[in-house]
Amino acid sequence: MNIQVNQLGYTPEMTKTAVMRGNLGQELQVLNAAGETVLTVPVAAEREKIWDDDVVVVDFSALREKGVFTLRCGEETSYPFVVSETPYEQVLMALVDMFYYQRCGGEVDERAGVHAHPACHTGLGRVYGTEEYIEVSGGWHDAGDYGRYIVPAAKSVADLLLAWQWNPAALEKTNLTSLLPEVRWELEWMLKMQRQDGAVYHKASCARFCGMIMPHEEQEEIIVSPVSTTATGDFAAGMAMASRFYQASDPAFAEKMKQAAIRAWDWLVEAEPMLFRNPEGISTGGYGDRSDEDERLWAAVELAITCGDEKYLTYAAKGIAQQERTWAPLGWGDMRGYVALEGMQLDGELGDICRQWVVDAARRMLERVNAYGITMTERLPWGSNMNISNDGMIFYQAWKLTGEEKFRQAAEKQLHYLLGVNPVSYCYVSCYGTNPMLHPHHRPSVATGVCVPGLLSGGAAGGMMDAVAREHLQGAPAGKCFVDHHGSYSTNEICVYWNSPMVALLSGVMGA
Ligand code: 9MR
Ligand code: ZN
Repeated sequence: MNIQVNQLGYTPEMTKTAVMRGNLGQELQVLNAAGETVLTVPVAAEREKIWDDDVVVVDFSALREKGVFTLRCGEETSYPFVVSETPYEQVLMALVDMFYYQRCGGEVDERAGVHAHPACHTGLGRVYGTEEYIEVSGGWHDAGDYGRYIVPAAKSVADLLLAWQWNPAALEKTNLTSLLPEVRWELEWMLKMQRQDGAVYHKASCARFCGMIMPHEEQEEIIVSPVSTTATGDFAAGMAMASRFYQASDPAFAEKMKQAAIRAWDWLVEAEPMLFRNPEGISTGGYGDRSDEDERLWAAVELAITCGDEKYLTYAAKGIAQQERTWAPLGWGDMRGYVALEGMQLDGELGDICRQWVVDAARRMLERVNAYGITMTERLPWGSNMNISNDGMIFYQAWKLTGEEKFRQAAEKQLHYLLGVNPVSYCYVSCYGTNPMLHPHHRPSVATGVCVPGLLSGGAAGGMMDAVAREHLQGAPAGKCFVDHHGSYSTNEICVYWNSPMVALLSGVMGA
C-alpha cells in the first residue's frame, strides 16, 4: 500500500492528510462509494526522503461531505475510509475496554467471550526475602505479561484521569466498562502495595514470565518486590491526583487516597534514592530509572494542588525552577511532562511557568516532525507508539492553551499515524481498521488464538530487540521495524500505559 490514510476516517472539519510514497502521479483523486471523483488535489513535486522512501504529504481537507471514500493516484488506490461526525467512538470504547480485559484478581465475565476467565492471581504475595505474606490482589496486568508494576500503573492512571478531565462527554458512551470505576480498580490495588511506613513496593509478579497461558493458569507464587523511591513518588502523585477526581462521588475514598499520598510523601522526603533493580531470582519487568527527582517533583506538585500546604508548594516551586523547560516527557521513566501538565493548576506565577513549559515543549517538538507528522525519525524506541501518543497529548494541551491551529493539527497527525498513516500501513489498534494489527505479544490473545480488540501495539522499534524482529526486520529502516507477530515483544507487545495516552489523545481530539 503506497497511499496511507487514517483507516478509521476523519471528521468533516478535520485537517485530512495522507502520505504517499513514490511518484504515483501529479493529481490525487478523492472517490466516493460510487467511484465518482468528488475532489481533485494537486500533488506537490517535492519529496521527503524518509525510511528508504520518497514521500509526499497530500492535504484533502477540502473534502467536507460525509460518506465512504478512497484516494486514488495513478494506478494506486488507498484503503477506504469514512468521513463522519463520529469516526472514533467505537475505537475509543475499545481502547477503554482494554483495561477491563487486563483486570487481575477479579472475574472477567462472559461478555469478554473467549477471553472471560475467573479471578486470577488471588493468592497472597510474599514480600521478597521474607516470610511475610500480604494481600495484593487486583489491578491490571501490565501488558502481554501478568506482572503488576507501580511505576507504569501511575502513568496509566494519570493519563486516563487527564482524558476524563479533558473530555468526559467523549467517555460517556461505554461498552464493557466505564472510565472512573475502571481506574478505581487499579487504584484499589495500588493502595494495597503501600507498606505500613508509607513506602511503596515496586511490583507484584511471579519470579519470571510464564508461558502463553491464560492468567488464572499462572499458579506460581506472587512475589512482592522491594520498595523504591520511584514507585513511592509515582504512587504519591497518582493518589493525590486521583483523590480530586473521586471527591464528589466518594469523599471517603478520596480522603483515603489523599492520606496514602501524604504518608508516601512523608517517607519519601526522608529517603535517599532507592532506584529499582530486579533482585536476585526475579526477572519480570524492571521499570528501573536513573533518577527519582522527577517522580518526587510530580508528587510535590499533585500534593500542592490537592492539599495546598506550603511545604509541597515550596518543593514544587524550587523543582520547577530548576528544570530546563523545553520538553515534557510523559513517562513511565521521566514524569516531568506531568509536572508541566498538572502544574498548570497551581496559582500565580508557577501556573504561568507550567503553561509556558507545555507550549515551549510543543514548539520544540514541531520543529522536529517528519512527513508522517511524528517527532522521531532516526530512533524509534521500544513502545514508540507510546511516545507518539504522549506527544499528541502535549500538542493537544498546547492547542488548548494557545488556540494555534498548528498544534491541533499536530495532535491529530499523531492519531492519524497510529490509525494508519504510517509506513507499514497498519492500524496499530488491534481489530480496528482495514489492515489491523492482529497478532500481539499478549498472553490471552495467544492462548485463545483470538486477538483481544482495542490493544495499541508498541509499534516500530529499531534495535532488533527480540529474535523475531532479528529474523524479519534485519536492515529495515526505523519506521518500518514492525512485525505483526506475537513473538516480537519489542515491536508488537501491548501495555496499559500505551493504551492510556491514546485514550487521552483521542478524547482530547474528539472534543477539539
Ligand atoms: O515499555 C518498556 C520499554 O520502555 C523498555 O524498553 C522495555 C525493556 O526494558 O520494557 C518495556 O516494558 C515491559 C515490561 O518490562 C514488562 N511488561 C511488558 C512491558 C512492555 O514490553
Ligand atoms: Zn491476574
